[in-house]
Amino acid sequence: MDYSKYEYALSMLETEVNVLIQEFNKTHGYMPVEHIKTRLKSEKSIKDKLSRKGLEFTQENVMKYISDVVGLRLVVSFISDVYDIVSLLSRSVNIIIRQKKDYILEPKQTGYSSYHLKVLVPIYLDGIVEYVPAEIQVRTVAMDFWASLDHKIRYKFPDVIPEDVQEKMQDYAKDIQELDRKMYELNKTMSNYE
Ligand code: 0O2
Repeated sequence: MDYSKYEYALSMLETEVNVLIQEFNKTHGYMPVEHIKTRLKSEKSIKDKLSRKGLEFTQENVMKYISDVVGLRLVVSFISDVYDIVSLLSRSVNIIIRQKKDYILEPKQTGYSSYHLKVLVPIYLDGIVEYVPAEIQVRTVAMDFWASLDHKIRYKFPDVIPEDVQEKMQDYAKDIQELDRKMYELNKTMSNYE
């Protein structure tokens, strides 16, 4: 598979996001982002996703139906930072937002919680603009911790996840929600002391 457009789009997206965050930091004197992770979806993972959708692996189908070949994840400290970052990204003229999914307000049945933005990144090739799809995920450190264990579980049990493991993960997702709320409250209280 030819990744060149996706590589270009990822580098444009990464640069834009970094600039936006630096500007946010300058304006607010506060850095909400703990870390940023980027990835290009592997060919195997693209093929699996297309086959789950009943589609053949062609360059056209990838462009049309796989919106997360380019992925960027922003891990932030507090739940309020998630929404600050989403509104920061929404104001960018270099990122076109197609869809927003708030899995924090409405977590997935698994317990998965995160804010997703499906976007288009303009790239310029020989004076022609092309729009490459990308997915941005914004989540707190606690949500990221949960999702990374969940990812390992899914890898270990590709067919069926044992019920007790599923139940535990659903419970821990609630614990994490509660912890995120407490940390947010504590941080607010701390700012009263400054
Ligand atoms: P990977 O390995 O992260 O690339 P679509 O992308 O629109 O075709 P869908 O289901 O509408 O499909 O997208 P969704 O659920 O908004 O986002 C899919 C991505 O969110 C996944 O990508 C994961 O990164 C993440 N995700 C969604 N649900 C879960 C979950 O229960 N646990 C974990 N750990 N991550 C989740 P991929 O392609 O599945 O995988």
